[in-house]
Amino acid sequence: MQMNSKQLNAGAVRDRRAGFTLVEILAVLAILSLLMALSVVGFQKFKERGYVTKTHSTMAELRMKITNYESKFGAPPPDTLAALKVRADNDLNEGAEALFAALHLKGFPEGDNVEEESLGNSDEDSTATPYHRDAGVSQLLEVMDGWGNPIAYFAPSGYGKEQRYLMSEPADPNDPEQRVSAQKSTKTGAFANADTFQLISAGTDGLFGTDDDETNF
Ligand SMILES: [Ca+2]
Ligand SMILES: [Ca+2]
Ligand SMILES: [Ca+2]
Repeated sequence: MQMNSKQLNAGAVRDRRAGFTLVEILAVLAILSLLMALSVVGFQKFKERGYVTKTHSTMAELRMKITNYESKFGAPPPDTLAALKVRADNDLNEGAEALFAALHLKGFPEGDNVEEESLGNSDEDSTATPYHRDAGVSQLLEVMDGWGNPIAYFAPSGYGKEQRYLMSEPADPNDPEQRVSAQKSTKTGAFANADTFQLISAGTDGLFGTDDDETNF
């Protein structure tokens, strides 16, 4: 059957409509995938901001508790377990473990406990020394940053001495151990917080000694 020119034109219009619809669908799909990509990036940034905020609030809590410890004992907590007479089987996370132990000592009953949600034990160790004011706690815990990695702690007596940490969320899963030392001021070359203490979080990248580290100085 032969189509007249009117029928041909109607067919062409239908084809063009079908074509436009396909282009429109592709455009909508492209916009949707762009929006999804942007929202994933936005969500990631939002999450990262949350981790930074959590780290700041945990450090503020530690600063307050360390100040209370200092007002009782005359100095900030030591950064070795030996100085607290707490026996340990390894030296991983020792600064962080010494800080936790000091803040929860039997001999410091007026101190209050660090928020439980910030605690972890990346090297899963414990001690036979009954150090904790709450009976039954034998784990050598660490206070964690917002990313779930131990916050390194240095007392002035330990500045210059390297510490080793086992990261729960390492940058390289094949290399979860990180080394860190107390930091010096780039301006003066002297240790930062020379008379008080240093708290150092490895930050977003899970590596100590990079620009994204969060510190109390
Ligand atoms: Ca340990
Ligand atoms: Ca531990
Ligand atoms: Ca870092």
